[in-house]
Amino acid sequence: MELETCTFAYCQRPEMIEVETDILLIGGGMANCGAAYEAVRWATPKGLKVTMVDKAAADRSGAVAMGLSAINTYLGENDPADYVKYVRGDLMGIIREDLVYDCGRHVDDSVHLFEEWGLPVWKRAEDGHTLDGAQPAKKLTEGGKPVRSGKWQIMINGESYKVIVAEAAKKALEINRAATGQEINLYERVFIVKLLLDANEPNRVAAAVGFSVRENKAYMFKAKCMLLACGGAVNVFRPRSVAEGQGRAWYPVWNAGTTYALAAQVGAELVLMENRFVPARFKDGYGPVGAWFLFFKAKATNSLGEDYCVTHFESTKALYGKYCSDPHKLGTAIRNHMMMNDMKAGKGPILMNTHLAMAELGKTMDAKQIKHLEAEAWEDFLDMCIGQAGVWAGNNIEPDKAPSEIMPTEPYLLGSHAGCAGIWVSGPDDLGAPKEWCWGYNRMTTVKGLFTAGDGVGASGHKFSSGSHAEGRQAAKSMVAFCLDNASYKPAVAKSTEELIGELYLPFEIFEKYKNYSTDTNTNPYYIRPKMLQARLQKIMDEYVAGVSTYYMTSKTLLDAGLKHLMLLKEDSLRMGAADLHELMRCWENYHRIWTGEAHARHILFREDSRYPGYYYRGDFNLIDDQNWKCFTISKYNLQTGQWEMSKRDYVQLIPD
Ligand code: SFD
Ligand code: AMP
Repeated sequence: MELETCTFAYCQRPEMIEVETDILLIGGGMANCGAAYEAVRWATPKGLKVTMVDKAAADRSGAVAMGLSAINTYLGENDPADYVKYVRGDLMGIIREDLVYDCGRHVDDSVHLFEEWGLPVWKRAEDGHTLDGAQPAKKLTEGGKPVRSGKWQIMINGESYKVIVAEAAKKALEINRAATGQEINLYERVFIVKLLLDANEPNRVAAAVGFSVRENKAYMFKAKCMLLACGGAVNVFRPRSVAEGQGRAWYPVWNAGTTYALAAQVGAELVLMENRFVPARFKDGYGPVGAWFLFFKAKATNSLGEDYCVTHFESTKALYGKYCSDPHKLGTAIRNHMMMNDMKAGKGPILMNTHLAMAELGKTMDAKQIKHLEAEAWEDFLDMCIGQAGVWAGNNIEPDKAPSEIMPTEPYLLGSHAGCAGIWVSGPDDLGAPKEWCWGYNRMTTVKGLFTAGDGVGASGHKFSSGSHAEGRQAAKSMVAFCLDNASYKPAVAKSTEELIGELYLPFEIFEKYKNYSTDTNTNPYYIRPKMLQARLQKIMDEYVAGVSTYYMTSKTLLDAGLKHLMLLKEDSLRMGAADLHELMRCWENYHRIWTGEAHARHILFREDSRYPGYYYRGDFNLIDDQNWKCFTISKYNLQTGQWEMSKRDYVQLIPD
């Protein structure tokens, strides 16, 4: 079929708005809110412009949209070196210890800011009781003791967490806007589709282009440097939920792998993209389990009442025991592995015994304290996963009286939670890391001027919300330095505006041109609408790239077949059709998902061991092979040849055991 181009013969041409800035923040999530706050402090006195662009509204965009009930990384009395050991153990021995240490030594400052900005943090009273955020207590910086759910996690009243963090970012942007004479420097509901390299200098980023999801406007942002932090990738795999339930997932459905796709497309190196996160979650509602396990001390058992973390402990430890961050506990992936053993043996459903945990805690409490405990337990979900309450109501479950099912979910690609897929970046230069880990500005990718943070940075998981904010701040400081060192740089773009808006709007043109060729606009020989495209992608990823339908199992033969299907899908994506602006966004989101899924499949194919049992398995290499594979896997899309180049890079241990 002939290649289509958009000449605006069938759809309306958008207005193209050009914005010139120094620092461009792509995404308005935790990392970029941190970046905005920090960049503005240093950039404004130097007259540098800071601009943020978010596909949604920063107040409720990204993973923290609904709120959270815990901050999962707060070091407090702990040593950053111990944090590195914990993360290393949980991520099966291969992390960038420089980046993780750097996060550990800075993260608390972000948490202290959150509290100063109004985030209620639970405190431990003198007598050991819990004071939730509504009760007066000393701040963390005044010596207040947080309520720890685990060694690294603290409890918050976090339903407005994102609003609070975004408010500080927006205030900072406002200060910069006024000082540098910009008309607007926060663009909300603008979806970034692609990055452009500089016309005169290879491997240097110059601009980002996108479109408004509400108005007929396209945008080109030219910048000296940019922080690409559009979160992780959700809905790349066929989810467990079906039909309208597909809108419910654990991680945010609106983060579509833009971070990884855009970086790969301009030739940035990716690292450990085979890694993924398969969280154990309350079935159907996706309610997180951490607070239940760690704070309420609940136990999960199979249908025979056996605790799979006890019955499978010795045999699993014999296989993977090297990777225990704690001698008595196996890491996140391995806990999944033990659960799946029972599920495969037909011993499901797996039950989280919420009722037993509450009864146990209630033994030493009076009626009033029990009511408080219940409020704490329900708050855990109302803060960050309201849908779970809907599932309970719909299924007549009272969690203080009956257990709830838990389940391993579909895979998610991310770099900030209990996973470490992402982009290879330069790290701090004061921690004794090898030269090739710190060749440039902290958190800059291998493309000049392109930085990342949060879910974008690979090989350094367990940052969570607080660490992502702190990492955005670190990146922002380096970006200010980068701008000052590159003061005379003027971004130059090779493509014409006409060509660029034609590319962005092509799915519109195709739809309008062909929509009358069939009686059902969903079924047409000339285009594929985003819903269909997504279903095809999810089916391929699920069946060939270790999704839920194969119990997370794949192999070389399956991956080869899957990649063949993916390449056909990529070809067909040139004929995406969009009926309106919302669908136009859906089209490009799915395009980003295809790129991310491809990187994931290529990395799994390259790594010939099963490094992350419980997240995925290769049937043909079903063991951890430290001799050959205790290393970083790196991919780079070669822009000249259109081929992915795969390589290994040495892992180096910086913090002794
Ligand atoms: O319970 C474009 N997270 C948890 N962190 C914690 O500290 N405690 C918890 O309790 C956590 N848990 C949890 C968490 C997340 C979710 C969804 C649930 C539960 C249900 C993790 C953190 O939220 C996560 O680590 C950080 O938010 C990551 O930060 P960042 O900045 O990397 O991603 P983001 O916040 O999602 O922001 C992404 C932004 O990009 C925008 N965007 N903008 C323009 N153009 C495009 N093409 C774009 N694509 C995306 C988004 O709108 C957003 O602004 S628990 O499970 O452990
Ligand atoms: P989750 O709610 O599953 O995202 O977990 C929140 C935090 O608690 C993360 O830091 C997890 O690694 C940790 N966590 C969850 N469950 C357990 C467990 N059973 N043992 C130890 N840590 C856990």
